[in-house]
Amino acid sequence: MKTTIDKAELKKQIIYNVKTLYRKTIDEATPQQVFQAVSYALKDDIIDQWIATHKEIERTDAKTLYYLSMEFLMGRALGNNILNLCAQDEVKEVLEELGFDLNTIEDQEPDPALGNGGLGRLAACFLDSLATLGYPAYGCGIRYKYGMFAQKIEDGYQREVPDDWLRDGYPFEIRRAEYACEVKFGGYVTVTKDETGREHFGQAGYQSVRAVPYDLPIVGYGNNVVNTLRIWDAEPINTFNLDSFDKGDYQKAVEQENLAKNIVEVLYPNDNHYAGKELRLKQQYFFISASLQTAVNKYKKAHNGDVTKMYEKVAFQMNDTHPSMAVAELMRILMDEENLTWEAAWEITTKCCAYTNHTIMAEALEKWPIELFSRLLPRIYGIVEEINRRFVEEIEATYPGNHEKIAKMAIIYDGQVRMAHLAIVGSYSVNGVAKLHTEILEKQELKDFYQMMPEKFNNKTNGITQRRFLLHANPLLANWVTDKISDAWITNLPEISKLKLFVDDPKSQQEFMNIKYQNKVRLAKYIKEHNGIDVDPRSIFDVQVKRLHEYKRQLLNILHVMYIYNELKSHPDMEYYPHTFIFGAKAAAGYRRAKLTIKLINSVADVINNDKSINGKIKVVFIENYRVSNAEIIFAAADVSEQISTASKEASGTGNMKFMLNGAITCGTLDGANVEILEEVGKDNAVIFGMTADEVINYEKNGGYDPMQIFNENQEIRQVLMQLINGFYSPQDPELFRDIYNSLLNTYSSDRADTYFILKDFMSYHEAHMKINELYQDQTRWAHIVMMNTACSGKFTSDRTIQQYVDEIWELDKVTVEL
Ligand code: NBX
Repeated sequence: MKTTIDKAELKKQIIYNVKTLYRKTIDEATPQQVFQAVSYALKDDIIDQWIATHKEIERTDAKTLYYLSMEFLMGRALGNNILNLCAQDEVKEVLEELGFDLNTIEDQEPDPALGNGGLGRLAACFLDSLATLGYPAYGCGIRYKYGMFAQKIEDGYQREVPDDWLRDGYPFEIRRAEYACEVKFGGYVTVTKDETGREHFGQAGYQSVRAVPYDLPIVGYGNNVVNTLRIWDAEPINTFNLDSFDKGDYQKAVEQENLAKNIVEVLYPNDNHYAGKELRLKQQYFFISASLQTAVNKYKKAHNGDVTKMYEKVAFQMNDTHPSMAVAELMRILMDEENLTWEAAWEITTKCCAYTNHTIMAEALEKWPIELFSRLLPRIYGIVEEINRRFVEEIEATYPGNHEKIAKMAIIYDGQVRMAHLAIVGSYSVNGVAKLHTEILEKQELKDFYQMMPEKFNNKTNGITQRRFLLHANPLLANWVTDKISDAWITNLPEISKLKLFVDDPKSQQEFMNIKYQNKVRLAKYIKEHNGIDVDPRSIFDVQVKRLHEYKRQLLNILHVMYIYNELKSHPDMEYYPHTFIFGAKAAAGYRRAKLTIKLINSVADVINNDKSINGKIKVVFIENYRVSNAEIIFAAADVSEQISTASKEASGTGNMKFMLNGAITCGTLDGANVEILEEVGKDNAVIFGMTADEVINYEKNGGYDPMQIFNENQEIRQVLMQLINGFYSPQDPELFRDIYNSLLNTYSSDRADTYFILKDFMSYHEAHMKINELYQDQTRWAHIVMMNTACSGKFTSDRTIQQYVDEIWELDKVTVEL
């Protein structure tokens, strides 16, 4: 692919930027200053493509997607932009000529972490694919002043440090003050009647903030297409006259200023957990109102102010229920601002909005108390009430006399607004994120909705972008793949199946394994630098990196490490290939048991890593501050991918796909997209264990199972559990891990014990590990397996996912951009 970047021009620009930004010559500049200068220089080229893309979208009046999401976990942009501009060699050479190393410069960029985990990262992968496939799209989100906290590990405990990603200024963003708009909170609803007797609603006595957009370019791969991630900042509305000594005015001005300051201050660090915080509700409405106002205005400008056919040119995708106010806000804009009737507004809304569900976990479901919702958003609440009233009428018409249906399906019920129900009723499409997950939605969680409106439901199995997670993350393997089969895989991942020709070729196997080894050396160096631990790159790198959550069962993994350690201690000659168990995970700041699990992992690491008697057969490493940038190094180096959630709980997972692409074997349950990974790679090339989703759901319906029985019957498991409470890993405080012990056996509370079936799956997990231990020792067999994983990963590109969204939900128009 040819680049538009000219080396001489770029060099000149970098030197110029260093001069004008910092009053320095290039040889005086710090790496951070060079990072800024290079980024501004590239942004210059990107902006030409950006303008051209928008001209083309306007010229062709192409249908546009608005991907509404509270989270975009972008990761660093510089390296990605260089790759997508196909300017890797040019930039690298220019920097070298100026005396700088590209990797060092890339490392200067903060990791924009405006997301928690899978849901936020999925949004980022989708933006990359949309631009690369040439589909017009905006990501719409919030410009949090502080993103996902940075994690420090101190004495084995997690400490959260604010993520001040904007401290040095972020070179890729552009403030677009001309698109600022007002967002209103609180006050009361006003009603006036016009001469025809029709009611018109408005708001009075409210507080408001000014929403100001910042645009970030999303560069498509080698196609001159640049889309936009638009993130909203809040500023105080300036209606306040300092000369005025009116007390009421003064009070109000201060309140509005605080509202603006607080609203975008920080990303809530919970994943898969609903906390019901008022500020969170404000954040949701803030970015939704601003995004929809601009979308409607933009559409109107291009269509003579007539919104009645907006659904032909606009789609709003709601990333989980967090943006589901979009349904009511769009109704408000269409009725209150555009003067449409309810019926006309409803037709447009339900033809524009679509909803993606990412979880079935009850504790993640958003249900806002009516009191809070109606106080903060009185007009929106009124609209939700009316949507609910009409929907309940429909339920009654469909199921006469069935009050249970109403109780189960109403949007407003039991003093709460159920956001998932609002999203489903207001959308023309409802999708899950993996085959199994969508089936569970249809048959269990959303069964009533599926029965009443089956045509809305569909599946879109998640995907990841191979451009970041192979091309950028693993240059050695990326080049090797390109040498073998051409670079077509970069924009057409299924091409990678051509590697199947090489999976039994001894020379190719050796090359592949050698690349894996070099990537393990790279990670070992990172671990040495960051953890001070020596790990052997010849050992099996067994990796679990993801958010810390009980359902993801990091606890199963570490308890099993304890189990193996005990075995090694009592049978020193046991056949066991050296393993390095690598963990990386942030716990939500208020999630006590998750934080205690981090402490447990670190405590186990301390004991095992310092025990000379096991000859280094096990090492345990907890990588601090797991995030997109170090994830890229970690995936490339993994031999084994731990995907061990309790079956039915992980909607899809996307880390599983990143490991597979980089040539690791999955050790996993039949959950989420693991099921489809297994289908693609075949049962000889993955190791599956544990209960099925159906079994889990059945146990749950019947009140669980009795972990005590396993405790009593299995001496080795019992030993591991006793080590949680006898001070084996916490001699200073033997009671430290009591809560974890109790959660598994629940000796004295009335809650169910071991809700995530850790003990139930334990021995099956152990067998899976023994199988992996055996497979690894046959290096030919192993090479075949891991190469098959890379070769069969074609389905899991987000390009495929996006194409399915386009074909089956959004019906976007493609644009081509010539410069
Ligand atoms: O979304 C995740 C699921 O757990 C994964 O299985 C799935 O692969 C991924 C993408 O579809 N969900 C997730 O990351 N949720 C959140 O981060 C989240 C954040 C805030 C919140 C609720 C959920 N209030």
